[in-house]
Amino acid sequence: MKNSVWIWALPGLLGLAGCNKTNDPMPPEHSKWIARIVSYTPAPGQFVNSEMGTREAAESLVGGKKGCLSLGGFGGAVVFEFDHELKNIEGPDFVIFGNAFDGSSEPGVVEVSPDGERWYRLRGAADEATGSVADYEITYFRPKQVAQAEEVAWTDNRGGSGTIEALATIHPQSYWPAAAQGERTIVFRGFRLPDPAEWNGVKYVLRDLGEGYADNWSPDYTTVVGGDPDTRYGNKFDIDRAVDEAGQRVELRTVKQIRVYTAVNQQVGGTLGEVSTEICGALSLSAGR
Ligand SMILES: [Ca+2]
Ligand SMILES: [Ca+2]
Repeated sequence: MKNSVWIWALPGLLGLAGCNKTNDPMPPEHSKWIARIVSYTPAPGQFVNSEMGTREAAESLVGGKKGCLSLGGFGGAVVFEFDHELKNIEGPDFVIFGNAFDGSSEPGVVEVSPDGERWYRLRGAADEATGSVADYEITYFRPKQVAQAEEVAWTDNRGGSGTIEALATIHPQSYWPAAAQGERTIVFRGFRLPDPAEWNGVKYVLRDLGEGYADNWSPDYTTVVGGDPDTRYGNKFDIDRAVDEAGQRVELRTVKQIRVYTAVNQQVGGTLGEVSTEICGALSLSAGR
């Protein structure tokens, strides 16, 4: 008897739910936080394969400010999206959180895509500064062993070479990304920014490079947008600053995916190691619009 009552009730409930949906004039509720990590492709680095450098760490960026992800040396990247397409609204359109503080900026370049295929860089304040290179390419070479920390050699397309140093006493794990275990080399291309680290006579200071980059202690880092306190301690980005490879402005009304990559290639002395961008979540400013 219970069964027959249930069978009778079910279509009625479904009908009611369907009716509500059709008549509901409100748009669906969207989350302002990251909804999905599309890819995580770190470059070698001291945090890679450790707490801040795994696929699990990447997943911690979903749904709020719950953890941080290290992208490793130059070129290491993460791509993510929201449960809605970001609208290009008046002023800033999204916020990317980092772990920057005064004297500790590790700038990452931000790119946006309207479809997950075409990508456009968002211009930043140091793009034309001395030391910026628009078409930088780096090749990392897998070290002899990848069981534990060992320096990783690199060369670039400007005749440069160097290493990601092994800081084995504090970061003993291998710095070669686990997902590239079978690869002899890893190549990244992108926009290189000037070296942020400078010795001030007492210690290294990782200066900020001005607005327009992630994990960067520029004036926008501590501002609050739209009265939402969650927007503090993150860099603010405006889709209006999108440019193509030739540096020409591109007009985008919506954005489907966002990519952030480490845009500096600098090895700092002491226990600082390589400069590597961290991101600790992101927030859409058009979730409720
Ligand atoms: Ca905008
Ligand atoms: Ca950082």
